[in-house]
Amino acid sequence: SGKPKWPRGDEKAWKEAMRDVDTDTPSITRSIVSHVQTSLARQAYNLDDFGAYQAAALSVRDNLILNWNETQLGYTKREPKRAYYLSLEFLMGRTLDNALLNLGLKDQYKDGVKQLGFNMEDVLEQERDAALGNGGLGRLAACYLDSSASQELPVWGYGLRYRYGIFQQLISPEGNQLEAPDPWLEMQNPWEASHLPVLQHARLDIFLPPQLPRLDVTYEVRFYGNADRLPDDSGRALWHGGQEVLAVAYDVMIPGCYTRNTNNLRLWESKPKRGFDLNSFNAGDYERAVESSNSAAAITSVLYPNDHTTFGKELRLKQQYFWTAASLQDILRRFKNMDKPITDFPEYVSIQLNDTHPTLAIPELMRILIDEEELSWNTAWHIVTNTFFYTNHTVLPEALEKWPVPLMEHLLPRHMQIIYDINLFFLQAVERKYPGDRDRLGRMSLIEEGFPKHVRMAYLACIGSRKVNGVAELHSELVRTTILKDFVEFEGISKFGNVTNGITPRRWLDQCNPELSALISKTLKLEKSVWLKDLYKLKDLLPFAEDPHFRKEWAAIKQRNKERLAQHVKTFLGLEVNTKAMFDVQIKRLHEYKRQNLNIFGVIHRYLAIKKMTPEERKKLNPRVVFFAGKAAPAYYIAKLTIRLIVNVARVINADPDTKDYLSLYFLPDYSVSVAEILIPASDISQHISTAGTEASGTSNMKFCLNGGLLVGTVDGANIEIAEEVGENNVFFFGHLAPAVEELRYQHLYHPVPIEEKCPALANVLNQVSGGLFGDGSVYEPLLSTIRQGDYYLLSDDFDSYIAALAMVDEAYLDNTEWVKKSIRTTANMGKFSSDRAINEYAESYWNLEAIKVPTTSNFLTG
Ligand code: T68
Repeated sequence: SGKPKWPRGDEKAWKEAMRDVDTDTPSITRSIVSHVQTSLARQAYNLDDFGAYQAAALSVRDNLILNWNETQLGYTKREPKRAYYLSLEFLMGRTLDNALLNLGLKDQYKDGVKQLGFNMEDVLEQERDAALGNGGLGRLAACYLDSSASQELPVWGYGLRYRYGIFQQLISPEGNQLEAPDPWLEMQNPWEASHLPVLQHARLDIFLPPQLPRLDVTYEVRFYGNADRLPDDSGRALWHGGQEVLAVAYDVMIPGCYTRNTNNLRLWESKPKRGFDLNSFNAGDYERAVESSNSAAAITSVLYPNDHTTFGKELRLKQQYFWTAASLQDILRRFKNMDKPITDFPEYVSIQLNDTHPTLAIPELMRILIDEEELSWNTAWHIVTNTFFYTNHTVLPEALEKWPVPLMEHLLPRHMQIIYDINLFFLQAVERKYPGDRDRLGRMSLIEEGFPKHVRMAYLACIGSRKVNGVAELHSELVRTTILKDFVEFEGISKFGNVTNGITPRRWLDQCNPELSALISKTLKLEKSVWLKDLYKLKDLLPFAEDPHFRKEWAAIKQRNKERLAQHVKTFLGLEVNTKAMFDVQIKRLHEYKRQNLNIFGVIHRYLAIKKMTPEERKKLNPRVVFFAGKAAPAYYIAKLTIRLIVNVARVINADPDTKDYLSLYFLPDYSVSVAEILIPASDISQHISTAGTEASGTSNMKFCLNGGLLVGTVDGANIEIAEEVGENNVFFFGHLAPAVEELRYQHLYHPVPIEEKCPALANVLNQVSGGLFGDGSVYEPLLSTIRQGDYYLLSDDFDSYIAALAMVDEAYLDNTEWVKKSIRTTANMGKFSSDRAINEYAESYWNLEAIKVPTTSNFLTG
């Protein structure tokens, strides 16, 4: 009788055998070699760079697993409040270098692999990006995980383990974007680990770096079927029938920087609840036999590559429900292990909704609390509305998610009932406050009338959450005054806040720009472990802007980063880049609102101007190299046409002997986190030129400025706050302001002025494109007519001031001393934009979450 003895066997034997991983170079070398010999079954004579990478990654993973276990044990024991970040996208990029930095083991591993005959940079290059995201929203989630762990906050991420991440972008000889699948799991990935013996489930992807398949953590998720309300007045219903699929957990370890805390990112993979259907199989109907198991596995097969559009596709809705249902079951199980009353749920759990994609978590938690926990509607609603927090990332109307009611009724019949009930009670309350205001009821209803009707997910997220926030001051204000205006009036302004985005300085300064990081540490006389976790310390660089020796070092690093980028272009495109020129960069998803068109038309304008100059005039010019990179959604025709135009303009102007020394242009294919890490440190100037009021925040603007690049941009998103921090004299602003946009659009519609009159310079550029200067002009007609007719994104209104801003950039660049001072001052004033600051704002003002430090040394037998 009594409790089973633990540990089993000889406690002393356990204790002696259990040690932290040793982190001196000889131990590291031993650990790498041991993974070569056993995990990889290879030897010294047949080990290539990729093998060395895998062995090093496995060895690092051993470290992470111990820290991760220690952290989870520590959290469980302390029973703290926890927060969960639900995001359909995590754009993690590579892992090994980040893990080494955060563990403080970069030098040891560098020495270790060197002794074995490998170069760390080449080894790091072997890793494939984990690209489970589209753009800013997914990368923000990745930065927030890094900061949560670094700030020792008990935060877990929940997402999907797509078998295919964002597509690989190829560019055809004509300049068309082609898409190829991104089978990121096909190479063995050491960042995934298992407690189960490898052979037990012989899969190739078992080695994904710090991912652990947790075949022991699975949940069932139901789709379709029927929801029958119970005949009593409990409000409960029975949801039955339909399709049941399994969610299997894969855990990705998220190490904090210079702390033992290692958090978790749990990604769900779908799989059939049962294997294939044996009856059909025996009857010889093989297709039927595998049909339902295929459809289960399909749920997590691919990331949807659309940003900023809603698609209404059943599989996407299935992804959203599968992921929220599995995550909530997991969260509830963890909560229940603490034996607290269910009404305490919000005291122990906060859930951040990264955009509306996880909004089904709101009716799903209602369903669980009412149908399974048997709580009353009001008790359940009280719990729900104190648990969730909703972050909005866009005010573009076409990006606001809406799901057709018939689709929801079919796929999630019980949830549709609950949404109708939420709507009924909500509209009753609105009616009480504004009796007889039918317009208002129509505007605020969760259901948009029409054929079919649609569910407005942003409204559901809003009324089901404790707080709603935008991602930069201007954006949050637009959320309050446009898309959620009625809700602010009804619920009060205090529910609607702002958390300006941030970026992790670990990846976006130390890792991508090691020389600059070293110079900063040397100059501030601080270990990087200090200033990387307190980015406001950069302020102390300000006086050094006056020091000519420091400026020289600063400029030399920028120059070497430009040469590194040039080398990359040479290797991958076979092209020579003029590294003496100013590097001008625009890298982001292709979208009309981001106005890559404005940039390429500006390039053409400059080209035409240089063509007209005499050789003497040209010699006085500031040579410029323009870089573009970014993917277009595969079905976004105008965005793809923009890529085609950029590529063909590049082809013409890079070959023009009159101009090529003064202006050249590159489109780098297959933009990714890793490509950004090369481009950003090399930029002198970067472009963030969205129509005012359309870019919620932007985060690459922060990355460029942190690396001493200056910014040319509109008065939009986080550009505004960057200018507030670094000083308006250090940024190049242009264009109309957000409040003018509505009126300008009205003018376009009702009092159109031909573009020839309104903006002759732009009209000339468009005519040159039509006229065939860059190949068959008719190809570009659909793109050109978006500007000639309607011009929704106001290129013709902003073009002249854009060109003027670029001229000011040229002039400023010619004064090298002053430019370098601006560059230093910019970096020095970027402290606010650390994602540590941002995540602490969420933790303090929203989640009421406290840090839990995991002790540096501990022992799970005694601890
Ligand atoms: C971006 N949004 C904002 N969305 O555009 C950007 N959308 O201003 C902001 O800085 C960033 O979020 C972080 O807050 C996106 O990236 C998407 O990628 C997306 C994906 C699917 C559906 C809708």
